[in-house]
Amino acid sequence: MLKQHFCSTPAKELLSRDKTLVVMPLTSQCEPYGEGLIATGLEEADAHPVNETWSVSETVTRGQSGRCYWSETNNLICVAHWLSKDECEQIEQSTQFAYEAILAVLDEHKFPHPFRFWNYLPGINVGNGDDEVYKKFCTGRLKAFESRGISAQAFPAASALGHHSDGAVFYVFASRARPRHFNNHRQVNSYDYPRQYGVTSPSFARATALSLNTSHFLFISGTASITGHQTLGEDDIEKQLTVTMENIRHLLDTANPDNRELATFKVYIRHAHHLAFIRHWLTTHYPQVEAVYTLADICRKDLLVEIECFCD
Ligand code: 3EB
Repeated sequence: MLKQHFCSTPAKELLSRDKTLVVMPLTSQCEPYGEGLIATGLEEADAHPVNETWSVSETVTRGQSGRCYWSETNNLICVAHWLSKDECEQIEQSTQFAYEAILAVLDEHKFPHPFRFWNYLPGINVGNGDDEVYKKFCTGRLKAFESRGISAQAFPAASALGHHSDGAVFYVFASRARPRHFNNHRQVNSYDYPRQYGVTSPSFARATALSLNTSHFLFISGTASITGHQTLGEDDIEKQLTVTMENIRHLLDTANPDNRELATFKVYIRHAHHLAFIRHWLTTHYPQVEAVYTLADICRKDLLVEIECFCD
């Protein structure tokens, strides 16, 4: 069993429940707060106190190895690594070292298959052209994957967003069972993006399916208004939302071996003034899907919204 929820129950209370794997408070801090808590620097779009929680049916063990904080069961591990404000000044190298440290912990704990990464960093759109923070992050991430022998076919689902705080965090879910990674035929594979998007292409799958015992899950990466490799609907939130949901629908139809259904949306919104429109649109079209709305910078300057999904 693996479940994701968004609720206002205090983080301490959520953590005290024995089936809680990790809690991600939506707060402006982005730093370690202790085992089981992952503060990301991302804020809820209405400044409501919301905690993201992942719960399991197995016993949870937690610990710290060097700068990595981990929570694990017998079939799943979550590992988080933060960067300080100063380390973010050297984002390429700091990303590489943090990723290498995370991947080493996965090996030590015998969870060789990362299946879902989240990356939250400050000033993601700062810098021009190849000097943009997101692009340097991509280079550091790819160097780490390469140094640990992880090739494009094994790149997991991911999200990479900017927050407005100091410090960065990378966290991953990994398994003993082998996940299945999928691309989206409507989009160029992330690792095949042409040169105009950076020296190094991003390294992620569009969706990753995982089976644990008899349960099946689908993790859909942060998804935006991109077809081929191009952004569609510049300055048009309705168009971007429509294309984003078409991309997600396509993944549900073609990258979903166990026919999972949408359970949750984590919605990243660049401009607070789009919140009401996006929330209304999604609750109208997907009333059964639990959603959280966060303010975040998206890794391409022309993207206004990005949505990730958990399906069970
Ligand atoms: C895109 O499709 C939009 O670099 O890990 C989405 C999900 C995006 C993950 C990442 C980037 C990442 O290219 C951006």
